[in-house]
Amino acid sequence: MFEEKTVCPATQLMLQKAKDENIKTCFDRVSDQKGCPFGEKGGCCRVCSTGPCRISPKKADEETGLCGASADIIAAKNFVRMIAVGAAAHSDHGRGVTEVLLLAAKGKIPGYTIKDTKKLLMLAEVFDVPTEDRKVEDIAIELAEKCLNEFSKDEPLTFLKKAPASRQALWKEKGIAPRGIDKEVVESMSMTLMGNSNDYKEIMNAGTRAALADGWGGSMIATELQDVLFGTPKPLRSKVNLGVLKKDEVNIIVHGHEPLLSEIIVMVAKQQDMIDYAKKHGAKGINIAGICCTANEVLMRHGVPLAGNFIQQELAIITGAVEAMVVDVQCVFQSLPQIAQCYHTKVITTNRRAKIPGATHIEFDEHDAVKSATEIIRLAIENYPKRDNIKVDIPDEAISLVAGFSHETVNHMLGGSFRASYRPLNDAIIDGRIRGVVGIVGCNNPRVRHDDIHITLAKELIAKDVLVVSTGCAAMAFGKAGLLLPEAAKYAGPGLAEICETVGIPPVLHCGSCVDNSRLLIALSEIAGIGGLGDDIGGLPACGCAPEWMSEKAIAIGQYFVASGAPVLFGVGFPITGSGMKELLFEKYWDEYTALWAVEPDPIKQAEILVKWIDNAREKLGIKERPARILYDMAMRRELKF
Ligand code: NFS
Repeated sequence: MFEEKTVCPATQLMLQKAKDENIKTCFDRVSDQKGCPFGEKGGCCRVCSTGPCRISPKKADEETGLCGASADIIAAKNFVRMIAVGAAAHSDHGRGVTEVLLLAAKGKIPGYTIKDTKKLLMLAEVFDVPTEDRKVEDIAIELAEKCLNEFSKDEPLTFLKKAPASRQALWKEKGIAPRGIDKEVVESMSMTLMGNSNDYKEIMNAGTRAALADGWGGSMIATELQDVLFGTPKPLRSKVNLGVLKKDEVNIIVHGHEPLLSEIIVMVAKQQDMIDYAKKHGAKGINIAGICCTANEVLMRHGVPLAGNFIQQELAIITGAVEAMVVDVQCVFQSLPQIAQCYHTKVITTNRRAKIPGATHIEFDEHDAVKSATEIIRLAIENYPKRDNIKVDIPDEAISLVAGFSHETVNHMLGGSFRASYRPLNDAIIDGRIRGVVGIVGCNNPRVRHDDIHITLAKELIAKDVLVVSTGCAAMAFGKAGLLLPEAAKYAGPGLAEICETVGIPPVLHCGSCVDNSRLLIALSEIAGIGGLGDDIGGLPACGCAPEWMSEKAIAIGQYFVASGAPVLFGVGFPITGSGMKELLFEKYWDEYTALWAVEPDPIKQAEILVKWIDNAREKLGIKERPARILYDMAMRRELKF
C-alpha cells in the first residue's frame, strides 16, 4: 500500500503503523499541500507588499510584476535568496566550528582537543600560518583566527587557491572570486531588495559569489576544521535504517547538522557511570543513532549507525522506541514534538537558531559541552521506564555499509600510503575502466518516491562504469540499498567492478555530510592537478546530481559546483522561469563555466544525461574510446621497432 510512496521497507512498515495509530506524517501532508504552480517555477514575487505578484509559467515572456519586474528578475531574486540562505546556514555552521577550535586551542573548553595534527599543519600551510618550533595549540589559535577573518575580509577567500589556477583566473576575470563569506551573503541579499538591481545576470553573479563563498568558504572551513577537532574520517563499517534502534537499550537519536554536540554525546554515552545509570533504569545500555547530516558526521568518524534519512525523522519516533531525539540545526521538522506526544519520546532542541514550540530546550553550551551532553543523556535514560512496550515496533532492516571516504582516504586507497595520489584514478579514467565520476548528493523530497530516484540512478550509473561519490541523505539511501558495500561491485560494469575488487571499495562511496561536498571540490581540483585530464575542473568527466533535492542548501551547493566547472542535474523540479534565466542557467553557463544546470525528474533519463555529459567530456579529452588491448604474437613483436 505504501510502496508507491517509498522503496524503503522499514518506511513502509512505519507508515502502516502511523496510519493504524492515526498519526499524520509528511507522507500524508504532501497530498494536502498541492504546491503553488507560480512559486514552483520561481514566478511568485514577495519582495514587497505591492504583491505578491505572480507570473504564470506559460506567460513568462509577457507578464510582469506590478513594478514592471520581468519573470527573469523575479526568478533570479528568488533563486539568489535561496542561495544566500543555504550559504548562510552552511557558513554559520563553519563559524561555530571555528569558534570551538579557537576556544579548544586556548584550553578553555573541556571535552574538545586537537585530534588531527597532520590536517592542522596542512591547513596552516594554506593559510600561511608559521609552524616551525611552535606548539600545536599556538598554530591552531592562529589558524582559527585567520579562518574567522574569512567571514568578513575584503580579499578573495584563502581556500580559493586550492582550485586549479585556470579556474581561479576565470573567477577573477568574471569578478566572482568571493570575498568575506558574510559580505557575499549580505550583498547578494541586498541586491534582491525591491528597486535594487534589475539586471538578472548581475544578481546571479552576486548569488554565484555567495555560493562559491559557501563551497570554498563556509562549508570547507566546517569540514576541514571538524577534521582537525574530531579526526579525518577513514573507512569503517556500520549499519543503516530504523532497525539499528534497540529494543532493550536507551535509544537516543542525534538529528540535524553540526557534530559539535553529538561528538560529545557519543563520547559521554560510552562512560561507565552513564551505562550504569541506564542499567539502573532497566535498560541494557545506551544506543546512539543518527538522522540527517549530524548522523553522517558521527558515522564518518565513529561508526555511529544511521537510523534514517530526512523523511524518516518522524517515523523514527513512531517506532515508539526512542527515548530522546536531540536536534541541533537544519532539516528538522516542526511536527516532531507533536508526534512525540503520542509516545514517551522527548524532543530536545539544543540551539537557539532552531527552537520548536513543544520541545524541551537544553541550550548547548560549548564552554561546558560535557555538562550539556550529560544532562541530555540522563534525561533520555530517565525516560526509558516510560516507554510503552505495546506501542513499540522496530523494523528489522539494519543494512551493513562502509563509510568514511574523505578525499584523503580515497587518495590513500587508490595510490597507497607510500605514494598517495589520484594518479591511479586518473589512469583508470583515461583507460576507460572508470568512465567518469558522478556525485549524487542531497535530500529526500516527499513529492517523489522516497529513495527510489537515488537508488535507480546510482544503479544505472555504476552499471555503466561510472564511479558514484555521495553525501547527505542520498548516501543513506545507497546504504539502505546495500550499495555502500564492496559486494555491490556485482552491480557495476566490468571496468568499475575490476577497480572495486582490486582496491576493495564499494562502487558508491559515502563521503560524508552536505558540508562535506567541499571534500568533492578538493578531490576534483586534485584530479585536475594530477594531469592527463586537462587542467581544470571544467571539462573533467565528472558531474553532480541531486535527484530528490528539497533544501535551499542544495541550490547553493549546485551553484558552487556549476561555477567551479562541474555540470549539475536536479530532479523533482527547478525554481526558475522566464526565458532569460532558462537560457542563462541551462545553456549560456556552458560558455561561461564549462558547466551548466539541467533538470530531469526521471532517474533513467537522468542517467542518460549524466553519461552523455561524461562521454562528451571524454571525447573532448580524446579518451572516448577505451584503448583496445592488443595481444602481440611473435611476428608482431619482431616488427616492433625500439
Ligand atoms: Ni543536505 Fe543534510 Fe538531508 Fe538535504 Fe537536509 S540532511 S545538509 S539538506 S535533507 S541532504
